[in-house]
Amino acid sequence: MAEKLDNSARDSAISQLDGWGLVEGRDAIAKTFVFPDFNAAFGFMSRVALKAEAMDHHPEWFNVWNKVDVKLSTHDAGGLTALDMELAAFMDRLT
Ligand code: H2B
Repeated sequence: MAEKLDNSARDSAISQLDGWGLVEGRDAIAKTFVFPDFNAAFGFMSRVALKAEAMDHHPEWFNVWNKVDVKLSTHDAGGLTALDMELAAFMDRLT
């Protein structure tokens, strides 16, 4: 199972991402992605869904039209792991 990142590993991993921040009150990261329209937002979600299945690591997310609010955390580990950072970096590369 993926190991929880300690605070310094977590902070250094977040600093290498684009626009992700810690969620208050839990060991998770969040980012809001904004697209030109629903088609682009849903295309992004579809590509992420395929990656998430391949990783067996899934986002918490909420979509309204052109916006996708994403939270990442590793439920099995009770906090952030390298899997969250890998999925976040994948999402950044798509945009
Ligand atoms: N996604 C996330 N974000 N955290 C997990 O701990 C997790 C997951 N565990 N996707 C996987 C699925 C697990 O529930 C299955 C049984 O492998």
